[in-house]
Amino acid sequence: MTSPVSADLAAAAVAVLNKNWAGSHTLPATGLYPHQWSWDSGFIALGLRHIDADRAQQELESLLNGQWEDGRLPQIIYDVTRDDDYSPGASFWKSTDHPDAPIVPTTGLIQPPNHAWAAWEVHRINPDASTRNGFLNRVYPNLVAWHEYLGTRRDRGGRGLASVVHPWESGMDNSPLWDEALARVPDTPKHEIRRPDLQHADAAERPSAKEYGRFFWLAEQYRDHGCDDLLGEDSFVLEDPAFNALWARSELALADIARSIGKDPMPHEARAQLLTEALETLFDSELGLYTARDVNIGALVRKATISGIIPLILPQLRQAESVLGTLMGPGFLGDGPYMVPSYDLRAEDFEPAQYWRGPAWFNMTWLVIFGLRVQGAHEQEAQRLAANLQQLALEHGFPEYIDPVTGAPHGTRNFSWTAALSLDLLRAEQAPGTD
Ligand code: 2M8
Repeated sequence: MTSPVSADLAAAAVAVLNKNWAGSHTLPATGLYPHQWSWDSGFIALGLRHIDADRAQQELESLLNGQWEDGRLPQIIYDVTRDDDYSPGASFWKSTDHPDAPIVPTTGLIQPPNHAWAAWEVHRINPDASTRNGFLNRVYPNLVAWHEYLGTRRDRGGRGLASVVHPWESGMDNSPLWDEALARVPDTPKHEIRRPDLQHADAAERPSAKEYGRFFWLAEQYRDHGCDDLLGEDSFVLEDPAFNALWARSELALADIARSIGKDPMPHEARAQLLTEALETLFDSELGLYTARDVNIGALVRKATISGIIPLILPQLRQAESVLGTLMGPGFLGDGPYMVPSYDLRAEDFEPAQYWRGPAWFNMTWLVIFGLRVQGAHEQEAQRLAANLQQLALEHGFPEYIDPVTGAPHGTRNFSWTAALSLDLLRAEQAPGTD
């Protein structure tokens, strides 16, 4: 039976996704983020599939329209009519002057690869209709090219893992994982830094002016050498555990997709296994979780963040037991916070309301719930987190993130992936086994 709360949540989540729908894709939030973002669309498609599977397909295919010749899927596809509303905009990147870029203006950077995973889940919600309209056949070649880009252009450490060359590429822009590497980056870009974001979110909850200086400097460096990954000139090159875990999960999904359309799943299974093994080199036994590796100096970053817990989404993770221990310990879930903090609660520089430096994010908590279920562990905790996630999403108007300890909402509201993922958990509870 549907409880009044779940009926309210479903209606409210659908209303947010409809409000943010821009005709062919969904904006993360209409004010703060007025374009299409890459991994947001992956998460959003997981919710949209429960409303309208065709629209979920369109969400992903609209993103694939922004794919470059070299296979990269860009972090942002710009709506040029809103160039003044977000910075850096299309006029910063001038991507359409680049020989490899598509007609639609985009950034040169990328974001975590959750897309093949999302495509497979969109297909699974109504496989007959999806097969009839040829969805998987259409998207498979693009998704293969995207993963090839990661394997050939982004294995900057030469160890089988993809590197990010900008904090924006991790999706966790000002995570403490990036502090040391960013400290070596100048904060004096040529471009004038405008901050339209501060009209929509409290400055205390967004990256600082100094961080923005460095973000722009790195973006300029990448843009000015033609977004060419093979030159090896980037000042910021790190292997991130969550990014690579999502790639491995998506590679498993590509194997499922390949099988379903009569192609060979083996190369994808093999790559997923290699990635899972390579991730072990990011394990830090003292921290009890995975962490980033700074490729430019060849060292692990000794910080316990949510990124290092996300590999739990992989079935054959060797250090799963240790990571589960860390997750259930005092740094993360031990004292019963509402959702999973993005940074160790005991860290001296933990900040409960500061973006990726402590707050709990809905996509991260959704991934942890998924990971607990993959590992067949702590089901009660997974249920507690799922209940809190839905409750807080509804109560606070689908916030971007929350204080993990008090549950206070922060960032923008009516945030699309918060709506999509709370709807997804609700539907999974209502029809277990059919999600
Ligand atoms: C945030 O990142 C953008 C840059 O990509 C920003 O701060 O302006 C991050 O939370 C990122 O993970 C997310 O994809 C994006 C849009 O929601 O916002």
